[in-house]
Amino acid sequence: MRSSETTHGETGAAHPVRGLAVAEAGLRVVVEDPDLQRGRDETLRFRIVDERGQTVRDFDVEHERRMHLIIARRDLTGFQHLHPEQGADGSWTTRVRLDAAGSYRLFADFSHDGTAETLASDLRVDGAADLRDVPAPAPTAVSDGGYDVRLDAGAAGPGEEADLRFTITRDGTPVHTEPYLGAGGHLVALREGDLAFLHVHPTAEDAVRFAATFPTEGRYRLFLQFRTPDPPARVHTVAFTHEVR
Ligand SMILES: [Cu+2]
Repeated sequence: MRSSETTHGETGAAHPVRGLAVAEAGLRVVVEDPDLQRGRDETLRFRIVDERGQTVRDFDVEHERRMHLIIARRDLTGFQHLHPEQGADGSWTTRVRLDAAGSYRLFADFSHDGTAETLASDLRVDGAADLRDVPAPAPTAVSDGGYDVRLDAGAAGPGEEADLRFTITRDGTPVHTEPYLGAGGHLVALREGDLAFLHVHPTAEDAVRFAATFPTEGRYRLFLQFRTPDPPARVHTVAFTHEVR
């Protein structure tokens, strides 16, 4: 999510794992009403507050936006990437529709005072959740809109920087993608189980390529978004299970 490294408090080093806590660096995300109705267009409102409970109003532009909102169900289905709008009172709102019941994780990803933060909170959608197993690791997947996507992830182990390269084709022909959010694409990596949100950054403007350091062994779900020009230009999403060992 970041294009440059940041330091985090006591460690003094880039912290690859984020989004495990509601509060980070004295900031918290407060969701106004985390209970949503299934299959309904709802308005989601949240604020970022500081230690004194004051609403934070100033955010840096990061990846062309001042606030990125990621939502995924606990079983890593139902991924959404939204760009909320900020009101005069500093709160953020977006329309959201969640079609399946269950517990969801919300990640507010932003930069404040030059430091990238990812704060997490939970949403609940009424009804019995039909939780699914995370799909087995595979190097290819099909996006919405029917693009074939291949992931070459190399063999980086825990704590090593992985070079994640994606190739997008349709009917065997390479697809030319357009820049999206100032890079070749946008990638979110979530760890199976605790839904830790990984620091990933694009390494090319003209290729769909990213660097990520997976901190532990285990499975991660990678959500790649890319834009194609086929009029009208559209953003597509494709998900991969990546196993680190
Ligand atoms: Cu975004």
